[in-house]
This record gives sequence, C-alpha cells and structure tokens, in this order.
Amino acid sequence: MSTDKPTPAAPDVPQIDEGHGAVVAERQAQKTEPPRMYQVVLLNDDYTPMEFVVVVLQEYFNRDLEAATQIMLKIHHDGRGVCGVYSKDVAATKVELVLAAARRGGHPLQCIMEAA
Ligand code: TYC
Repeated sequence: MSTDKPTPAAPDVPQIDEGHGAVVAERQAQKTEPPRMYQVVLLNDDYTPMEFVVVVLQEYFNRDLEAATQIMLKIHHDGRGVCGVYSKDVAATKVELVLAAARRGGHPLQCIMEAA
C-alpha cells in the first residue's frame, strides 16, 4: 500500500497561490498572431526622373545613395521593386507621402502597398 498522497489532477488553468490564502487562476494568454506586414512597392514609368526616385528612396525609405540607386535600377529594369516592409499604418503613410511628393514634383510615379 502506498503512503504517497494522490497527485491532484492538473488544473487546466494554471493556479497561482499568492501566499495569503488567495489562489487566482491565470488565464492562458490568447494566442495573438504577429501583425501582418506590408511591402511598399514602387512601379516603373517612362517619365519620372531616375534622380527623383533615388531621392524618394533615401528620404522615405532610409536607403543610402548606393542602395537607393540599386533599388531604382531594379525597378527601372523589372517594372517594380520593394522599397521596404512595414506595419499596415506605416506602409499606408509611406505610400501617401511618396504619392504626394511625386504629384508636387509633377511626376507620374506610382507607389502601392501589398501584403508581404
Ligand atoms: N524609368 C524611369 C526613367 O527612365 C526611371 C524610374 C525608375 C521611374 C523607377 C520610376 O519607380 C521608378 N526615367
């Protein structure tokens, strides 16, 4: 015959004994998905000057001159290129800022965001 105390059944919610007679149930944290990310994409066109696109990439996407030039040339050759990947709000703001700058400069540059 065993003298061991029976092991209590494991509660399905973790119990915390706070040490003063109170035991509180710690609710399991909801499994939250990481926020969806969005890539901001510049599209090629025949009229926006290369220099303007390079400045946009430097000013709005924190690229140095060399990286900005590489991305601009990729867009020029492939038709499109990813400038950066951001949360939804940040991506939407970047699209608006780039489009506003392009319109101010009189350029038809197109900028879109898409789920990464
Ligand atoms: N194709 C443009 C030119 O030859 C340059 C350009 C690059 C335009 C990237 C838009 O997103 C763009 N002037």
